[in-house]
Amino acid sequence: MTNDQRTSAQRWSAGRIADILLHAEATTTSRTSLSAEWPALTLPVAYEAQDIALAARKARGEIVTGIKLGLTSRAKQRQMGVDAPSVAWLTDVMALPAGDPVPRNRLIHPRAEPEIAFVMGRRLVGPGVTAAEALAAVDRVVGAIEIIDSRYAGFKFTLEDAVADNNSSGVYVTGPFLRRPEDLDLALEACLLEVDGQIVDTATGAAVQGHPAEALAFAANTLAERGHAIEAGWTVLTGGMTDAIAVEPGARVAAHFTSLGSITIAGG
Ligand code: OOG
Ligand code: MG
Repeated sequence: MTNDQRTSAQRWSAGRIADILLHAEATTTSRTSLSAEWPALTLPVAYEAQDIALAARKARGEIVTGIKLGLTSRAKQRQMGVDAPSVAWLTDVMALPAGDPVPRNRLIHPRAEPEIAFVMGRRLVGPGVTAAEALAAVDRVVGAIEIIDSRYAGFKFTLEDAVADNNSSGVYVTGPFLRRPEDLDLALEACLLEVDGQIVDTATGAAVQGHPAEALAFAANTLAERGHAIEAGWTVLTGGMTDAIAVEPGARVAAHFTSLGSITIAGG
């Protein structure tokens, strides 16, 4: 081992990565990819950093409200150049009341993406959870707009970088209708994404791993590897259905769903 390698091995750790990214979030300053500086950033270390950051969020009083899937659709995977989904944490400070504008003062470069979300009726624990079992644990389905915000300049990151950064968590707003899963065909649930009254993208629920319940099962099974369950009452964002679009100041972003109603958010 050279001196340089030894220094960098001592310098980098999951805890340090969690600190760096929480600081970037708190000060709304972006930085370059961590994996470029530390190639040893593996997926398990990235998830460890995510959990350390969650412990810090809880220590300052935040309450876990659920989880968010990342990069579950081909649109998002292509846009970000990453070919695998991942899971991250949602807390109460990320839940934006309907009607509130995008809180730009808290965000670096917000992007909006429409999502199908679940509200869990029962605890769901992997491994080995199937999509059918996952859906059976869901109480209600709701539309959502997630406002993501990467701590990496230009949203340039690897899967490991994004996982360490809590899957670019920002804020999320949920829609007006809480439907029972058995009353919908979620693969066929369509969404129109509009900016300032113009349709910019469309997708159906099938964009999300073939069915959003597949994403939920993936989340349960992935979380189980670290000893976590998905708890009753939690919200699960199943991942952006379309490309995420930059939210400019003064813009009006709307997601119109077939059965889950419409959500509009002002760019702030
Ligand atoms: C990372 C993942 C974001 C999703 O739904 O794909 C995400 C990113 O694209 O910045 O929440
Ligand atoms: Mg998302």
